[in-house]
Amino acid sequence: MLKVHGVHGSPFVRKVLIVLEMKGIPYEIVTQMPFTGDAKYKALNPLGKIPTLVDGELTLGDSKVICRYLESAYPNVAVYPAQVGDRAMADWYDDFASGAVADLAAGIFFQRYMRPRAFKQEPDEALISTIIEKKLPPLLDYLEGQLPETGYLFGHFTLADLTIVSPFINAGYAGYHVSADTWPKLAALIARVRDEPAVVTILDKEAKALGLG
Ligand SMILES: N[C@@H](CCC(=O)N[C@@H](CS)C(=O)NCC(=O)O)C(=O)O
Repeated sequence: MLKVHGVHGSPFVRKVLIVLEMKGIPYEIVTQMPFTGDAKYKALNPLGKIPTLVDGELTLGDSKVICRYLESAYPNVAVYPAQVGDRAMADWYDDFASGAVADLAAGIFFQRYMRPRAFKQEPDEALISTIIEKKLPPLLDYLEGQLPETGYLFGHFTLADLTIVSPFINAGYAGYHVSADTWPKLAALIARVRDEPAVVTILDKEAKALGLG
């Protein structure tokens, strides 16, 4: 059976689990915490980051690469748009959201949620304020300009919508919510994606794993 090395709660692992859920592919999670420096895991993925996917002979790191592979290998349910240009845009949104946006939004989560629990350190609230007040707004303005008034970026729910929303689920755990007054389309997309059946399923498992009741 296909294996996902990682843990619930990572915005990148979450993307992969939701894609697997949408496609109805059976999988098992091999628990791998991030930031452990685990040498055995580094033999699978020398970057030491989660997730890593193992499908038979194939071992792949990086959520973008993994989701792309799953779409090609298991095309039964499409999680990317059909048009070439739209697929390229979906890749760009994935790169943008899993990169710059996730660094900031999940950075809030890292500071307020992970640091106290995993590292017994206080959150750096000055850094969090800089993220919320200065660094994140221009990126959110860009996303707001890209999003439709209703529905999804490419007609049906795709990885593009999921990848944009995933880091904000983590920021939400740390008490940051995208303002519906300032970024109404993005706030609405986050709510819409959270209501998708595959997302509900994975977020339920995640809530149990993180002890969020
Ligand atoms: N570009 C990677 C990022 C993965 C990533 O940064 N995962 C975090 C956990 S959420 C991690 O493993 N960090 C450990 C580290 O950076 O050493 C992806 O999309 O999969």
